[in-house]
Amino acid sequence: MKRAVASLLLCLPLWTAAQNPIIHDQFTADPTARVFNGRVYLYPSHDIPAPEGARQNWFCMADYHVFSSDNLVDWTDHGVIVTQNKVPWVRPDSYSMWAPDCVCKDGRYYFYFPSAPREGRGFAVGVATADRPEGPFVCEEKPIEGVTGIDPCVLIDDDGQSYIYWAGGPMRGARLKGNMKELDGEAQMMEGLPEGFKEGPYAFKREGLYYLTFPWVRKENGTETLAYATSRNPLGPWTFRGIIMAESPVACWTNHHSIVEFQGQWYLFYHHNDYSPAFDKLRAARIDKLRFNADGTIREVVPTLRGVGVTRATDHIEVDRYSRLDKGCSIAFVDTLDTFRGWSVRLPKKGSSAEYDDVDFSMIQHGYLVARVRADANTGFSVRERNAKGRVMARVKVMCTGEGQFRRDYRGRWLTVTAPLAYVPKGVSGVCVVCEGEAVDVDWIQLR
Ligand code: FUB
Repeated sequence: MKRAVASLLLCLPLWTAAQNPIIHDQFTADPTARVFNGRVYLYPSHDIPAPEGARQNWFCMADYHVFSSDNLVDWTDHGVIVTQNKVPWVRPDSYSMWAPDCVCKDGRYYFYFPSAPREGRGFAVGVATADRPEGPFVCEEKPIEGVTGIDPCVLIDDDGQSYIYWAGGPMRGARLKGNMKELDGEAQMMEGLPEGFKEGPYAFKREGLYYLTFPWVRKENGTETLAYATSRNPLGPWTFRGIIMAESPVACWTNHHSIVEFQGQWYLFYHHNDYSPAFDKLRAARIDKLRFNADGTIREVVPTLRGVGVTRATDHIEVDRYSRLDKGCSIAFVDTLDTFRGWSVRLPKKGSSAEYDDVDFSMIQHGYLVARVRADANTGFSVRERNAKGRVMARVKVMCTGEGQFRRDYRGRWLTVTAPLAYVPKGVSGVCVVCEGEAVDVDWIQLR
């Protein structure tokens, strides 16, 4: 029996997330997403706080994990696939495992990653190969000759010809040989791109048009936008088309992204320093939908906290990752010493509300609601369908003080409270939490 339970646990996703950021237990930067065999595989770099001996106040990465999902909501962490001190050509303890990519050619998976080489300065780019997207990956002895730089990206064209692009200095590209491990000819500068710092090339092809997308600093002393150019040829020259995402409102210096189509919808994977507001080299991967205009241009993506995917009502609905928030409401870390515990939303006064879209109510069985909340005075909130005027699903009392024999004092402490469900929407709908009294903080709600 014990063994059966253990193997069941192993089959479950190691982490569930439907909101931004999408991975909740570690930093994940430079998210390259690829669709293999009907699943999305996410190959981010793995920011860590710099240990003693590593360069401080800078990017610090020792290894790569791969994650996968079949619905963009439940992500499985397959663990470490490549680690710095096991790569023959990487300088030990250089903590420079920067933005990677992975592609599949003829049933083999090629993982490209930059790092600091044992010999020489700067960055080189190496390849590791596997039979499966989650590995095990075997690293080549030497980096790719002729590629000095960072942020490799590989495009496999419809005719099977592969191209590699990279940054670190002017953006360059080259044909790859059929073995996917050597350049086939000289590297070329990518012509036609705008002036200003650029890195993180991500190339893809859609309806016969090649897209070269990249983080770009457009303003002096500015942070990175995501921008793009198009061409009828895989190596350009390119025509600059504009911005995919504007600069971070809180000055996270980098952004880095990938763009994939999954089940008929295009998605932008990018990163932001959600879990580390004071230090922007500890980043977290996010996803938002991306849309094309009829002429092939890309509509600007406005980053959201809600992200993508449908949240099961029986999971924690993190209303602080709201779709819409009333003025005056605010978001704060639940525990500033452990930011991976996430956020809560403060509903400051009667009537203030937070909406959260795309919740699946079809699996409710027991007819009650659980919520993690905190208040400084006895209060309450309602949970409604879609918005503050929506049908009431539950009215939740938050009693943090009591009198007489019920005397207690839970003011300012997190409480788990329950309430019966008066109404459950059918299928997928939205929820809204509405303050019905004094201020209340809501960490999450869950329906059972
Ligand atoms: O993650 C390290 C570097 O920061 C990446 O290689 C760049 O694209 C930027 O995101």
